[in-house]
Amino acid sequence: MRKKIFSGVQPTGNLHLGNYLGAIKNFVELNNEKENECIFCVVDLHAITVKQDPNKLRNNIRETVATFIASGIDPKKSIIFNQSQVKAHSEAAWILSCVARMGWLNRMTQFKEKAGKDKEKASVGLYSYPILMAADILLYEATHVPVGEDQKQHLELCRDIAQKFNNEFGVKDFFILPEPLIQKEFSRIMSLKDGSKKMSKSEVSDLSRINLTDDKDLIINKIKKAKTDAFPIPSSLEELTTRMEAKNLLGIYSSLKNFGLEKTIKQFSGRNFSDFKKDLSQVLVDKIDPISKEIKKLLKESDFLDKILLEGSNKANEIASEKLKKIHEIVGF
Ligand code: AQP
Repeated sequence: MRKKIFSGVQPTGNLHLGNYLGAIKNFVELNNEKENECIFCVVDLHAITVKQDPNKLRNNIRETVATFIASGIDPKKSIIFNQSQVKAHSEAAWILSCVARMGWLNRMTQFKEKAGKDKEKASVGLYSYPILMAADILLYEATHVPVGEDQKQHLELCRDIAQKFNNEFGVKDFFILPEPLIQKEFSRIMSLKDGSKKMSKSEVSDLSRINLTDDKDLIINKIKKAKTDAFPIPSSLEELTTRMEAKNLLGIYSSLKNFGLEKTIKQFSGRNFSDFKKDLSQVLVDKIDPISKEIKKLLKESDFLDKILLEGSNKANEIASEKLKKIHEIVGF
């Protein structure tokens, strides 16, 4: 089946292994399937829901594009652009915010996690973030959205908003209800320091994540320091239930090798983590080091990256402004 793919990544720096295994790896596979139409967006409007340094943001936008390309996305096959350059996103988000209900947004767990204890001080943008995400997806009539598991709830909200708009205005099937594409296993990669927290760009400790720009020595060092426990690798999945850090490392290995977790357990059962970590480092270095080198090379070619963004935003603009025109007609503008 021909799929229309849309997904986004925030240019908030330090793209990491979680972003790669949870989302970008999937983007590359979808980009390589000939029949798919793919749009990958650097979601800079989402990034400013928390404070950003303008100069760093500009660099991070380019770095995100460089990461897409270094990971294997072909800009000739897929549209790559940054969200702020296509005005329809902000306008559609406003219109959809008049359709979405407060009760729906109040249930979003990501807002609760990101706003923390002091949610009165969080930006309004952080709260309404999922509505902008719905606008991103619906403007392009995406049928499938590859995301990490943490974005599943936002995608369900996008479907609710689309359905309510279609029903309220009597325009059956105007907005297509997108399907999430979430990896079956290890859709959430956890911090190397705390197996109960997801690996994240904004985590203060750099030792908590493998960045896609890390070099060989850094990767080996971070895996050496990754938290585990005193027990050897078990012989069954059940024995990992309460060993979150151990499970995460075995999961990362499995995901990079495209194995199921059971196969990895079988391979390493009875061995110590210090031993397993050597194999894990090797697999990580084989995968990440070439990407890291390519990102650094591409970052020296800022004109090339800017050209990709410009061409991408021109193409995206054509699609999105056409859909927005129809939205205007439907709502009565
Ligand atoms: N730890 C993770 N495991 C699996 N997938 C993940 N993703 C993010 N972290 C993990 C997926 O990566 C895509 C891009 O994410 P994003 O940058 O747009 O936003 P995020 O989910 O907020 O990522 P971070 O790293 O946690 O960023 P900060 O710290 O800036 O908030 C998404 O598909 C996401 O699911």
